[in-house]
Amino acid sequence: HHDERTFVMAKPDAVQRGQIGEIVSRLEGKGLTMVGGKFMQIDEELAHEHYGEHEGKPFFEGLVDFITSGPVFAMVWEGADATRQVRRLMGATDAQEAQPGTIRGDLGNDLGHNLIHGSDHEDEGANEREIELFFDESELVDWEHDTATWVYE
Ligand code: DAT
Ligand code: MG
Repeated sequence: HHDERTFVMAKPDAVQRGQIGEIVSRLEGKGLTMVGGKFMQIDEELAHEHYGEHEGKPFFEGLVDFITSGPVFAMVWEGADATRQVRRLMGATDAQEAQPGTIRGDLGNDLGHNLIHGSDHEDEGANEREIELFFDESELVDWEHDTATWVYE
């Protein structure tokens, strides 16, 4: 369906390196629609909730430190198959291994500092859970690009 929503975030490294625009641009270019956006600082509690699935892993504390180390740009994007499409644009988790042409492959060079978060398309309902964690329904805008009929058949 055209109306799937997914959670995306430009991480602190992307914000510090001035790559918010580049990330937004790539998602716009794909024909996805931004329906929410919030420049914010993640606190310890939100970091633990957001990355709860990784609690107990050796990299967890470093991950929490990193994601709270500076502001992020949290977003909700909408489109057909949006969760999986964003993951395709992001590339592999380890930016050193991510394919050129992907956001991580083109802009990153590290496993932890990999610029962008996107909901896991293999984790059923992760997109909706993460959207709810970061956004109030009233912060999301229901709208359509006038060009949508040229993106989708
Ligand atoms: P993704 O961000 O691609 O969904 P993930 O959910 O497995 O990847 O992990 C969340 C973040 O944690 C990831 O973006 C970078 C970091 N991370 C994952 N595995 C790691 C590891 N083995 N060592 C250090 N950091 C890791
Ligand atoms: Mg993940």
